[in-house]
Amino acid sequence: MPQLSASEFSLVYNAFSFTFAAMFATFIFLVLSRPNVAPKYRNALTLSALVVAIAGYHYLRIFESWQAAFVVNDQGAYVASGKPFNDAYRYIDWLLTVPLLVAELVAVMTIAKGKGWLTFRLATAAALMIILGYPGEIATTLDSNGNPIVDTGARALWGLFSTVPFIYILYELFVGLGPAIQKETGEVRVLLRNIRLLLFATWGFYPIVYLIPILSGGAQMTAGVLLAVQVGYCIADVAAKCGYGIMIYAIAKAKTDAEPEAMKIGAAAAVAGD
Ligand SMILES: *C/C=C(C)/C=C/C=C(C)/C=C/C1=C(C)CCCC1(C)C
Repeated sequence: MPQLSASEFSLVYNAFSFTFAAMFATFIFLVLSRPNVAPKYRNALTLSALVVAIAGYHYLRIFESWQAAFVVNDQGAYVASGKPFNDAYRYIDWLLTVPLLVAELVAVMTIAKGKGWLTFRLATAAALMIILGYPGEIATTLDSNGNPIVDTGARALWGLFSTVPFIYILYELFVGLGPAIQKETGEVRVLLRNIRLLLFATWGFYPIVYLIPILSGGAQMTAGVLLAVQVGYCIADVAAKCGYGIMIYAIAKAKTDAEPEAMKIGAAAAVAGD
């Protein structure tokens, strides 16, 4: 761990705190908003609420780990405490949330048949992408002085493997789902196109962050790189989980408004105690 100034330490500390608050608030919003959409879209909101709940929990753990990883020295600088900063929480979080994020999107779409199979393919690819990225993320080697440094070769190789399912997901979203989005009209079509772009822009951010240690020559993490990676992932997670979850709600609401009978079926079922 590089040495940090008080303001550098606080920047990451506050970023984790903000991200936890965003996940928590989105969770409450999604749970309270469930009755506003037709029953057939409620699963999408449930999946969305699960994503932010899982991510919120992991942010709490990352937050604790960040606090424990540093101690303040006599000069007021933050130096490594000896306890490792546990970044593996992120990958465990992604392994659970990334398949749920693709499932949310399929759940809110009108696809005549094969929804389950499509969800399975996308969720499997999403999980594979994360599993294949992890060995590269933690790959280290020793420099000529025997100090651990980033193993750029292994990082690049696993990153490449991980990119294969990533490209498959993008292919399904932009080519495979095209006809289903084309069938929608008005606001729903615009929202579906926008959420696809949001997914592309936010998910594309993760492999770029992954590349930073390779591009910086595989040296040890500097304070600048550490801060960029941590704050960068926080911003990406808020957009890819909270922003995305609220857009899923907007799509479900727009679809509900476009087909009022769907809501009535739900109301009748609720009255009947179903
Ligand atoms: C909420 C968390 C999300 C949406 C995480 C998404 C993560 C990715 C899209 C990660 C992709 C990666 C590659 C495509 C190659 C390099 C390794 C990864 C795992 C960073």
